[in-house]
Amino acid sequence: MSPEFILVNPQFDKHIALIQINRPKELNALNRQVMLEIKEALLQLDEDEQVRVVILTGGEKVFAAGADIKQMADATAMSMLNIDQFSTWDQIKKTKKPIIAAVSGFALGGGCELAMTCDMIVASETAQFGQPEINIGTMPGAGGTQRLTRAVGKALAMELVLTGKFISAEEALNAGLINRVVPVEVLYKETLNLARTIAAKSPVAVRLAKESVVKAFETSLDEGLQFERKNFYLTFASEDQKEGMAAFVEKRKPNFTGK
Ligand code: DAK
Repeated sequence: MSPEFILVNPQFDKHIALIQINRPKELNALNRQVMLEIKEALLQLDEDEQVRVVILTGGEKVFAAGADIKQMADATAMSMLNIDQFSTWDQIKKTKKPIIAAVSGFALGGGCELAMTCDMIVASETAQFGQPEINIGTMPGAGGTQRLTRAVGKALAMELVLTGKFISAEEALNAGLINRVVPVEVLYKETLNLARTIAAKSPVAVRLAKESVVKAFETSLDEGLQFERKNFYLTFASEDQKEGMAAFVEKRKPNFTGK
């Protein structure tokens, strides 16, 4: 069945797929269906051998204004526990291929959390980031207190989470939340440039390197170093490592196949 609230293009560019959240009237509010569709799309793109990098966007006007407040308003702790939306959100984190969020306009609450769950964030000058859940009597529930704090530190995270204020793309860049800020007209071009650079590398090495960086947020330094070491050894089991090093020695461009 084709998705209702997202657009998926597995061949947006060579080896690059695009997922676009498409609920513009509701400012791309992330209802359960949107999140399920993103999960399904990511599962399929992860299996697709042609795809090496995924770009996730909401379009030029808005990334996502958060979880759907209208859908959430009557929820109870038990209904949320039973629906277990976290398994859907967790799939984003489990995706093996790198995901780059291309953010323009509002990235608020769950929208900011969704962008932070991706591996990199390219933002347009119109982007605004925030965790305004405090304004509606709740708090971040999909990683906002944890990922934001790790990215920008306690002072700014505490201020955003407790006051609900938004920060601009420029502030987000200075705080270390995002990778770059570009004019809105070139958001896709710049995101694509970044994606193409990564897509030209060995998919095996990219996957193992991504896994290792993600691990740094979840473990002690010692365990992280052990994990990195094993993934490093594993790259030497790939044809791509042989190809990459042979190409260097022969002074030519490598042709990585993901084997
Ligand atoms: N949910 C539902 N509808 C929303 C929405 C949202 N988050 N944000 C905007 N809309 C709807 C508005 O109701 C309005 O609909 P109509 O009245 O036209 O029917 C339409 O989008 C346009 O919005 P506005 O008229 O408000 O537009 P403005 O430009 O005046 O203002 C705004 C834009 C983004 C400042 C404002 O709409 C706003 O403050 N929106 C809410 C932002 C917010 O509070 N976000 C955090 C929501 S809580 C979880 C995972 C994640 C979460 C929770 C659980 N689990 C895994 C269990 C996350 C929670 C959240 O994100």
